[in-house]
Amino acid sequence: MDGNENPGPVRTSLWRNARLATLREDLGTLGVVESGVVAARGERIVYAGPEAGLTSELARADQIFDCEGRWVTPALIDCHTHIVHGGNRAREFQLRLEGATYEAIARAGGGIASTVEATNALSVDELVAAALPRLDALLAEGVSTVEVKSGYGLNVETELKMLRAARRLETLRPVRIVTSYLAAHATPPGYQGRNGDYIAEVVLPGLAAAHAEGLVDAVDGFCEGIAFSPAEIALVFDKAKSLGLPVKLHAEQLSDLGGAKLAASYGALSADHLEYLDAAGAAAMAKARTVAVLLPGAFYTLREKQLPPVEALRAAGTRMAIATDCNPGTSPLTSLLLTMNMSATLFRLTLEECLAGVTREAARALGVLDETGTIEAGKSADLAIWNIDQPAELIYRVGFNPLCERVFKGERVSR
Ligand code: DI6
Ligand code: FE
Repeated sequence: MDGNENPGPVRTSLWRNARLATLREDLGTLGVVESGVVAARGERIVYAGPEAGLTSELARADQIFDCEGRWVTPALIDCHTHIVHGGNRAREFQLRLEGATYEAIARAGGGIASTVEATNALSVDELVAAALPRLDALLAEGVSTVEVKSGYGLNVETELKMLRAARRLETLRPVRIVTSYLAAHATPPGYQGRNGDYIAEVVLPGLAAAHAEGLVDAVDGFCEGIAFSPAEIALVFDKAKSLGLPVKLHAEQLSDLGGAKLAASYGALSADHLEYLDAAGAAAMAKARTVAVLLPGAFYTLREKQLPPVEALRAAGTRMAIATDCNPGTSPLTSLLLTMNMSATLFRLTLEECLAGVTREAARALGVLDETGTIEAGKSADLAIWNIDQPAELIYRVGFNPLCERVFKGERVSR
């Protein structure tokens, strides 16, 4: 693809000869526009639609790119990750294959505690360096927006360090980072059996401090028998509410504690995992417009048998997104293309659900749908241009990357 560079104060750019999958709902399945064109003024899309509808002014753009009939989608969005963390758990994975149990590994200092220790040992610079290869793997597949959670510090200082590292990523790569404060992820060693004290002494003051530093876009928690009860999560959500911050929740991953219903009652952006969600939970989420974020990487890694209730979610009209859940313990996955394939094969999501799940619905789950997630006028020009003949190729292949080019805020970016 060739562009004639002619930089002005606000450059107009044109991508023409494109087959657009805009993901606009009003345009039908995938929001397809054949013989499409996208025009941007600076970082904003000013026109996206049929070539015939282009004004003569926009047709004389400063730079014009010929997509040569390629498919163009919104840039992808990974709406649930833990990419900022220290160390990895490959050794633990190996031991499990040799027969070690989770309990034995935990007693030997493994499991989430080992990631907490490794994360606490790193500086912000070192956390950034550890996260960059994971971020780059995502970007290489056309991702332009990534959610990043804290939650492996479990003390105020390191929770803040993780979020500072997450914010720093945005200054080092062409990417939009959205942060979530997840101190209510696990109980640290010094607070075993004292979740209430941990919330009062660490989670809530840490949230106030992180928010004061502008580090928090949303507040998350892990509602589970091995983590926090709905009543404990409610304390964290009340604080989030008092600070004007949106909430989301890891819910119904291993059992049904009613976490999704709690999240919905707070108008949560999303409830994530949801293998053990019941129909009433799905309905409560639909009513509250809480997005269901499905995470096939964790389902696969844990060899989970309980499928998320996709039919119930569809019947209730709950929006569905999908994400990598990239984390060192239960989903060491840095590919959204593979996530789409897993969602299709393991969860039987349709092509439309898979693609919407990493674009429009992922943007909705992050509260950034006004900014990105579909190709339409007014939004950021965040595009992925693919070497494919049909959209189904994006979900059908396993471990193949057909990205031709990524565009972020109207700029072509190499990764
Ligand atoms: N759900 C998970 O599967 C991970 N966290 C969460 O909330 C597990 C985190 C880990 O084992 O490191
Ligand atoms: Fe997670």
